[in-house]
Amino acid sequence: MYELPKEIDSFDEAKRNSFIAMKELKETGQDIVGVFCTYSPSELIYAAGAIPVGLCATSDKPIQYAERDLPKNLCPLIKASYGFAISDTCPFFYFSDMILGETTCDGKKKMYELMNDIKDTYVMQLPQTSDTKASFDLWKSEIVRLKEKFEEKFNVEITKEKLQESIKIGNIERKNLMEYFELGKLVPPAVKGVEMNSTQDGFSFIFDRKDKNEKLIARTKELRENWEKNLKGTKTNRPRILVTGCPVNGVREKILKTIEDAGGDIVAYDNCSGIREKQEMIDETKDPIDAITEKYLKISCSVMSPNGRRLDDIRTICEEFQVDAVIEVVLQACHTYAIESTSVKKYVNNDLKLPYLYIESDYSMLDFGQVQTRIQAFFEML
Ligand code: BJ8
Repeated sequence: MYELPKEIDSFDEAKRNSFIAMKELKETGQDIVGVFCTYSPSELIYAAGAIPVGLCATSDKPIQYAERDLPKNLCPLIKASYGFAISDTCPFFYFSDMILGETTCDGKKKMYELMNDIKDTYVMQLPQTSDTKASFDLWKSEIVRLKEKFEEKFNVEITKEKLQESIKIGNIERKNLMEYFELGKLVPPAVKGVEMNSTQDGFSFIFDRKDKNEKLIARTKELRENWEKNLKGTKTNRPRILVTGCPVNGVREKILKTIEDAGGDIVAYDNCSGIREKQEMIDETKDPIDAITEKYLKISCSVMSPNGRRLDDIRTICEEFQVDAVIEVVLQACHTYAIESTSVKKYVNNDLKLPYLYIESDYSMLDFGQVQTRIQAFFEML
């Protein structure tokens, strides 16, 4: 029998419900794989008969525990992930049979070494560049190694057919999410940016795939109908904002809500809390291992070097979503995004001829006033 931690009340209702759903799943013998990153190939997890769950990493509270082992000047996402694990306050971590990590940034990969002392943490070696044959071969061998790990751990055979089926369902899910995100293309946008962010966050915590897809399709339909009826043709002078950079679920209240309260409409996210991984489907005509390898290697995270694909993505999004300005959100001590922001700013200002704002922050509310002032000043300038 599984217990739920006492801290469960400190999570919002949707998360509490998903903890209970996961407890019930565990009691039927369901295998669970905890993940932290978009590079985790969920198709392999489903093909192994397991369920992937995004682990808690977006709160300031567990950071005090993490700082006993980790340096203070480390990214809040890494500290929160480890803090939840070590303080045993994330039920998803507790229910996971194993953790899947990747060698993305230095902080994350070194943190996984410590996490492995708490729970079986398997780390995939991610290449640092995405366009060479050598990186494809390395990543493919890592996908095969992960397949073997799952086969041994969960005592299953991952067949080609299971992978093909898993790819097919994953693509349907991506398509549904893209249709929802594309509501941001409408003028004025049919959905608020804060809602987009919390919907995607919540989507990963519903484990019944059929149910969650039906809910998403229904919400997309409802928002589109509301737009047709009440918003279509209305004029607005709210600037259309693209948020780019680090994942932003941990700064939703502090930054995303402030952008919208200050008069902007977030119409798209170029980050892992948005369409970055959803835009491109997995090729269903290829060998499934090759197709999965190719797909995940194309994710334009700043851990890749060089990472020109990200600039191309930003251009496409700015054009398709009619973006007026770009706001880059970087989590404190995230060196890859912080350094890459220099190229992003240049590209946005000089090539796209759009205004750009850089915000570096953490999960605490200490700099809330400062963030608010900078966003308001940016909009006044617009
Ligand atoms: S694919 S964005 S989820 S690595 S913010 S922990 S990079 S120091 S989160 Fe990320 Fe995967 Fe990339 Fe997406 Fe490190 Fe930076 Fe922290 Fe980061």
